[in-house]
Amino acid sequence: MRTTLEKLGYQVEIACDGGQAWSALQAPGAANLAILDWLMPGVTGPDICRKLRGRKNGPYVYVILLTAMDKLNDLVQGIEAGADDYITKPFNSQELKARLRAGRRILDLQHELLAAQTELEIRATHDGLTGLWNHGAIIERLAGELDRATREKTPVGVILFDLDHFKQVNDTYGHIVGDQVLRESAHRINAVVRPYDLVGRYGGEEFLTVAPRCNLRSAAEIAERVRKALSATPVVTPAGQLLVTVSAGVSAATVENMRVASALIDDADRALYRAKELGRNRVECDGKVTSLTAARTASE
Ligand code: GH3
Ligand code: MG
Ligand code: MG
Repeated sequence: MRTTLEKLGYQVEIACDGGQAWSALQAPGAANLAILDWLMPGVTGPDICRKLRGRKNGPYVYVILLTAMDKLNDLVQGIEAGADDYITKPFNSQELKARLRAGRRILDLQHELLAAQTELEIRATHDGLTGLWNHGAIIERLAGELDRATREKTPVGVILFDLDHFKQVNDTYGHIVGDQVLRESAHRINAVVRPYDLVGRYGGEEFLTVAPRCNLRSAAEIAERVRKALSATPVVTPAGQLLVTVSAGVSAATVENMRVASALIDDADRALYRAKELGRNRVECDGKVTSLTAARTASE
C-alpha cells in the first residue's frame, strides 16, 4: 500500500499499531487523511475514529477503514465510530485511488470552509480601514478584560483617543487623504502600545485602547507615548506632510474601584472632553491628574 500511495504522489507515514497511529495523528503537522486497519493490537481503527471525532480542536482527519470482506457487516459500526469511508482487503489500487480522490475533495472543501469562516470572523470583529478591532469587538474585549481583572485583582486602563481637528483634514485634502491619516494613526498607536494591549476603532476618528494590568498612571503614560508618536512626525500623504495631533482621555478600573465597561468609557470620554477644552494635543485623566502634561512641556 505504501508503494501504491507513493506512486500516487502521497506523502506516507506508517504506524505499526493503533497506539502509534494515534500519537502520529496528534503530532503537529500530522497527516489529514488516515487509512486504518480495523483490527490492530491495542487501539483499533474504530477506537481511533472515536478519539478523533471526540477532539475539541485539531484539524479534520479523513478516515478510511480497511476491512476484510467477511467483516462488511461491521461497517455500520465503523461509520458510526466516525469513519468517512472504507476499503475492503485485499485492496484494488484503482478503487483506492478513487476513494482517496473523494477524500481529498472533502478535505479541500473543509479547508475552504474553515478559511471562509476565519475570514468572516475577522470581518465581523475588525475595522476594514485600519485593521483594528471594531467598535463592538473592542467593547467586548474590554468587558472580558474587566472580568479577568476582577478575578485576578488587577487594574485595567482605558484610553479614548480622538484626532484633533480631523474634519479640517477631510475638508482641506479630501476623504482619501483623511483615510490615509486614520490608517497611519492606527499604525502608530499599535506601534507604541504593549503587545497585549488592545486597540480598537471606537468611532470615525476615535480609538479605544484597553491596557490590561495598567492603573491610571501607567495608562496615562501609554497615552502620552501615543500622543508623542503622532505629534513628533508629520504623516506623509500625496497632499504633502500633515501634522496630526491627538487628544486622549484616560480612566482605569482598579481593585478598589472596579467598574463596568460603559462606565469606564464614559469616564475616559469626560477626560477626553477636558483635554479638548484645555487646548488639544494633550492627555487628561479621570480623577487625580498626573503630572504628565508638565512632563510633556518640559521635554518638548
Ligand atoms: P476635534 O478636535 O474637536 O475632535 O475636531 P474634529 O474635527 O476632529 O471633530 P469632529 O467630530 O467634528 O470631526 C470628526 C471628523 O471625522 C468628521 C468626519 O468627516 C471624519 N471622519 C469620521 N470617519 C471617517 C472616515 O472613515 N474617513 C475619513 N476620511 N473621515 C472620517
Ligand atoms: Mg470625534
Ligand atoms: Mg476629533
